[in-house]
Amino acid sequence: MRAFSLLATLAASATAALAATVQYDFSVEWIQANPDGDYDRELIGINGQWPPPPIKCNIHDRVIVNVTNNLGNEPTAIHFHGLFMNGTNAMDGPVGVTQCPVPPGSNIIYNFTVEQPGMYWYHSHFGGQYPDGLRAPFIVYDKDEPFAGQYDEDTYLTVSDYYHQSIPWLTANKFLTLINPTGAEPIPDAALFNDSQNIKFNVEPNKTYKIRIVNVGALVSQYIWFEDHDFKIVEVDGIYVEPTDASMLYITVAQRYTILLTTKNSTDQNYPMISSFDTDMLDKLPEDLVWNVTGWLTYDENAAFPEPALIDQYDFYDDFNLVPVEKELPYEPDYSITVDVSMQNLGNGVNYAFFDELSYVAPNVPTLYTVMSSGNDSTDATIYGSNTHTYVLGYQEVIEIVLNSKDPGKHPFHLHGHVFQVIERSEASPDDNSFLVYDPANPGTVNEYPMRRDTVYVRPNGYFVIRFKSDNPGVWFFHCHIEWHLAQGLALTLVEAPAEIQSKQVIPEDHYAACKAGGYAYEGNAAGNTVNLFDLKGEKLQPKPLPAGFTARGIVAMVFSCISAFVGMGFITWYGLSDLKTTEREVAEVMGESLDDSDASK
Ligand SMILES: [Cu+2]
Repeated sequence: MRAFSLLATLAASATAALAATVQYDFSVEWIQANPDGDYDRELIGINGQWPPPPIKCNIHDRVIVNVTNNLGNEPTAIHFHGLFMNGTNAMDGPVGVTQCPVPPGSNIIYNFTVEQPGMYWYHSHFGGQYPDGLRAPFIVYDKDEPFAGQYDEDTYLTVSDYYHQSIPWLTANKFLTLINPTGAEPIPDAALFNDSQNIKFNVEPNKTYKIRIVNVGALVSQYIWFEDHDFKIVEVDGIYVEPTDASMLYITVAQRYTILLTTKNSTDQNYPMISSFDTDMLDKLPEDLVWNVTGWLTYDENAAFPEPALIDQYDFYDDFNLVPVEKELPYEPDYSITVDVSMQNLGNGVNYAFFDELSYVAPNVPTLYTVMSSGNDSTDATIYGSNTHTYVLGYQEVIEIVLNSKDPGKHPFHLHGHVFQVIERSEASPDDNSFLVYDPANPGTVNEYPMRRDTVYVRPNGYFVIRFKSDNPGVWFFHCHIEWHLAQGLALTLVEAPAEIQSKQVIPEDHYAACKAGGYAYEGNAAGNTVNLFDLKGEKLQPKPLPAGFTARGIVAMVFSCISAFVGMGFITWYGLSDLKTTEREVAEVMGESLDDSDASK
């Protein structure tokens, strides 16, 4: 026993001695780029480059990311997707949850240690900003990985959907607007591999490649395969899994898969590698949309680069059946949260997304900052506001989230600060008008050692059940990772062990300075009230409900009859945003809703 503890001490100090500090200085800037070769636009890059550079470190390292916002016209913030930020909740990044927006000209430092191995990514968590380019891999090397020595090269591959127009423009003009009452998501213009197309992935024969794959897109899941090459899945979302044979992946936005792929022993041919949109997730398929992106496992530059073969069906590996290397039986829940997902129109005619009756609206004061300035009242969810949909969680409990979707879309949900066990995930409901609802009295098959990850999707009108341990005090966002749906409010807030946060964590001065520079409130309740934490006057709220009897279809009819009335009367010419605003106002007035009120509450 004595010898063991001595060894353990030696091992711990050796680890500490090896841990390094890795610093990145990031100037966030607009950069001219054209990744699909079809359209020049400005994208958000770093230090004069787009795509932004990957962050790389070893497990146990301290990482310092010093971010200066040189965009000039937009705030920003960076989230480190999948990292637990244990003890450093303020470094997590989501605006309104753990920090203020970093205004143009300001600076913020993210400083944290990394205790998880594998593939992650970092991305903007301000508004819908990351699909404008601010996203890249975050790679954590681990010399003790279970498949160490079983590969020759360690590399990565990003896949992404891609838009030609900026996200703020699309949001205002095409998405969160009266002329889109069904909430149809803007259709991407292209698919990208490593932020490019037609990439040549150079390989040598008879070698094994570790390929860390991440979907950094905004909306669509992708099917990924390498012609005539099977592979082994060895890690998902930072969790090592028993090596599992597969020939195709289905990867939602924000998910990661690390695979081992062994090359053939001859070099006479190159092989297409394909990433293909899950087109079920698109409202329509424009004729000119190319929803595949092709690259090639390139054995020989001088050999042919064949077109991909057509396939009959997408035969992908179902991640539900992956088995973590570190085995844990299903946790028994202490506290269960059940939420229903739906998409509905509110009184301003715009389509929003809901957990139950709430569409998330960010508070005036970031929720973590409310925790830090509320003393003993921090355990009362009321102070975090009416529209942040906050649950206060106890410390060291097992939390269960039951999510029943009453929406015919697929939604990839992400929990910050944790991985969770995926206890159950239903198939899609057989038809659009009925829902599968989880029945705890009649559970389905639960795997002996449930898969753990940080992002999981629910199938159309189906459900999932996830469980995690509340062992990481912090304010953690749970949300759909489709950026459009987050903009529609598909999010809720978990305030985990607030007394522990208060006693053990600090918000650094430079984070407060960003709030002050932008004129953002940084203390008190969700409304910014520091005197009476239960007075929420002035808090941000979702728009009022639609008057009874209105439907999305009715709004479409109303909008177009208003448009034709205006055009017919010759009062205005129908072009551009200003006229659209006029129409919105007219329609809103007919519906008895003041747009000014609802704008103020957005
Ligand atoms: Cu969604």
